[in-house]
Amino acid sequence: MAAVLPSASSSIVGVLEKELGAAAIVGPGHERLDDYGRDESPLPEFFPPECAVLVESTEQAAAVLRICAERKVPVTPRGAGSGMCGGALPIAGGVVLSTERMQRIKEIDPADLVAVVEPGVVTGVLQAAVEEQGLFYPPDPASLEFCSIGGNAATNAGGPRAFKYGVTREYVLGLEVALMGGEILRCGRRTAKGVTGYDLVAGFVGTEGTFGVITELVLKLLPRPPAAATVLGVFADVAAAGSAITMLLRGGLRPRVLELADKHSIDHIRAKSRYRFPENAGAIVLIEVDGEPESMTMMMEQIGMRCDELGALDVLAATEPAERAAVWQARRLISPALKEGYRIKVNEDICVPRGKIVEMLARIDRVSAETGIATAVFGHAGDGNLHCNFLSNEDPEDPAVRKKMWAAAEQVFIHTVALGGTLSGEHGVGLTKRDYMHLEMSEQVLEWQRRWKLMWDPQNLLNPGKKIPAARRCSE
Ligand code: 2HG
Ligand code: ZN
Repeated sequence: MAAVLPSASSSIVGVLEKELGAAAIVGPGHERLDDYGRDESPLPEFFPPECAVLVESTEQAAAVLRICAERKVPVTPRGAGSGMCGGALPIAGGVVLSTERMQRIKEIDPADLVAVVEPGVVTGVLQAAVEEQGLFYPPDPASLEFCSIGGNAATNAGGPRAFKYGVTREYVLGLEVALMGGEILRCGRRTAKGVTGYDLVAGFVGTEGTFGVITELVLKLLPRPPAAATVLGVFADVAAAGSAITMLLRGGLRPRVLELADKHSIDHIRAKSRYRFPENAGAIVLIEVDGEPESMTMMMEQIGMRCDELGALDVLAATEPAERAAVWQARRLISPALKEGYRIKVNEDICVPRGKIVEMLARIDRVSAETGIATAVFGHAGDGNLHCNFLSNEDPEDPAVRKKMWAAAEQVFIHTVALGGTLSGEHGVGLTKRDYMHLEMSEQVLEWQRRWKLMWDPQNLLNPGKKIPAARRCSE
């Protein structure tokens, strides 16, 4: 892949300001510029861009990409900056193209069951808007109160409800994308089905802003499930909870959520959580069902009985909206609370085949014991998607400490791949997993991905250095 040139970018801020107006530019000396050099990834480094451009329309996004291509200036697209893998970090400098101001919900159509939105719409805001009309947008990343739909599509975000409803890709029917060079491409459809031509939409979703900048999305909606209820199975330890999940998966029950949280995760949020977890909880299995109101009690009873049979110490039901909201506040608190509580939080989102969940949990325990690094494990276990967090209060700036933390993560990656799993089930590759991809993918597969990237961005200027590793030199 071609190296990114430092380039003739010295005048880029002035050119962009002239084209888009000063109000669109966060330039040198601006108090907010540093914010665009960080995201939610566990990296101590800070990557300041030359400027950030806060576009308000597709045309403005295309103009930025035209100007930067002409001047060979790298561009890093950015949604809400909630990504956990460094995907939005401008590691090559240049320009950050932020879609945070593109927040219009253009259409919610109950007849077609679609919404047409700009990329900066906050996911939770869209969910509330469609729910008011009796509709449902299922993907629910834990950051839904501040992450945006464009970023969700760029990373193909998941969330707890992916267990029943699938991930973001399944809800993106059509896209408008601004390409490097300034071309605007509209692809996809607004129909429930469609197989005409190659599926460019599926190709763009999950590319982490390396192919183009999403400027509009046509999203599939569902009718809103009339009722939902939440059940917590309390187990003695994470191994017992993991086996219960495996057995629940085999049993044919189809809840919309099947999540796990280990003791460390639960204990860490007790003080801040509105929900009171039982003192004896060594691990929790969080199960949520949805459907007709009259079926709720029966489904909860079935789940409760199964959990009892599978060795639960206790089974707790949350049916009232306030109680369910408290459970979810607690669940969504795990990640930010761990981040606040530890100086280093290296969080992974590995995904293993469902039959290997118990074995993977045991291997994570082993890595923690061997390295002496504390872990907290939680997440979307029903999908085999485990958030394995390595935690430390040592100095995050100390290279030896960082090396140790990432070596532990690498061990987990190796075990994951050995069990037939993948390095990332939902957060993406960005920068943090890029150099581990060879553990999972052959050089041939990586090379086809590099070719694909260069087809959309021949100068390698759009989010360079992300998503796939550069080609290895012969001597390596
Ligand atoms: C979640 O499911 C997020 O809460 C964050 O994906 C996971 O911090 C993490 O490890
Ligand atoms: Zn998650």
